[in-house]
Amino acid sequence: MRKHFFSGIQPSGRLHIGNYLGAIKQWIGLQDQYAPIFGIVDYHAITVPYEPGRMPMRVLDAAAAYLAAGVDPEKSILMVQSHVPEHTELAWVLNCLTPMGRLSRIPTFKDKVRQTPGQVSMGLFDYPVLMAADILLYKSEIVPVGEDQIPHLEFTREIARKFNTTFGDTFPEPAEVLGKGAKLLGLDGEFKMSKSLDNCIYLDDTDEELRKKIATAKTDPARKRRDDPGDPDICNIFSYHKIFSTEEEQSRCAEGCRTAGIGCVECKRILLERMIEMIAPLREKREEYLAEPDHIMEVLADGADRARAIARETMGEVRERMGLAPRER
Ligand code: AQP
Repeated sequence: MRKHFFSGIQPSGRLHIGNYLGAIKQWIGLQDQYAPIFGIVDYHAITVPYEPGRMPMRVLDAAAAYLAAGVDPEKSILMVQSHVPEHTELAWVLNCLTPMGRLSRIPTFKDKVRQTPGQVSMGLFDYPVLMAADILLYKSEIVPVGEDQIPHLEFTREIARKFNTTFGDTFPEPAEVLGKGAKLLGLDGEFKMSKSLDNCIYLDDTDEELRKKIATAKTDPARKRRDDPGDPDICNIFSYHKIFSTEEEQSRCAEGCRTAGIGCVECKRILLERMIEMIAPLREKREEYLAEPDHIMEVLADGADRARAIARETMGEVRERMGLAPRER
């Protein structure tokens, strides 16, 4: 039987190529070997201020992006986190095993506090515990994620270990699976590509939007004129080439940059072509799915039922190990 694993994305804004490379692209290749659960993690998205009116569309949009990328509802489960209450139920259990000091040291929490000072909710503080619950509920042994999630995976392993030693062997200790582009920088060339920083190439950007973004994106700051040689190793555009372009194009751009044989305009033109090749078909398919929102809702409802059946089984085991009174009559 194929094993389950869980991986998800927050419906906290338009999905970007960091989400695609860090998570979605890896998911597709794992669907034959595993029976994965791909979540739209809306309970995570409400840990920071958000607009309720936009949430339903964001959920639909994320589902359409998953389907367009190749998530197959026959092989995988596509679901909304808040449709399966066992996620928050297990999070409560794990909360009771989590020292507060451990959570306050998690770097992603410290970053968010810096980004949104004065708006730190208990939910934001507790984010890693809910994420551990998402993963452990399905007894995931692997989790495809971007590099930014490594501290959360470390915490998940710790909490799994603690549960197992306290109440008996129940959860595997999941390993992160990192793909090519696991740490994609934003167009600013400084911070990770992130919805909340709006430094993104979005999966629904039009060709014209892509052209404008690439044309104005930063390159090696020391290369001021066409004839100046540059350093591809510190050029953000070249970091994108390493992901999107062929090996031959990468060597041509790197060599051309170092010798001033190729200008930034030409280097960006090559990159743009490759990016459009990847993004345009995803955008078009996503639009086709969005034209049939009822179909998406059916897929999500079916996904919630199937995920719940697995989640209830795990929670039954958890309750029994913990000595909580049986619920079933
Ligand atoms: N820049 C990135 N490079 C590689 N992978 C990335 N991921 C996110 N940004 C990059 C991966 O996408 C998955 C889902 O991320 P998320 O939406 O749950 O949360 P996030 O990491 O916090 O993404 P954002 O865009 O930065 O969202 P906001 O701004 O709302 O916090 C994860 O596997 C993540 O690693």
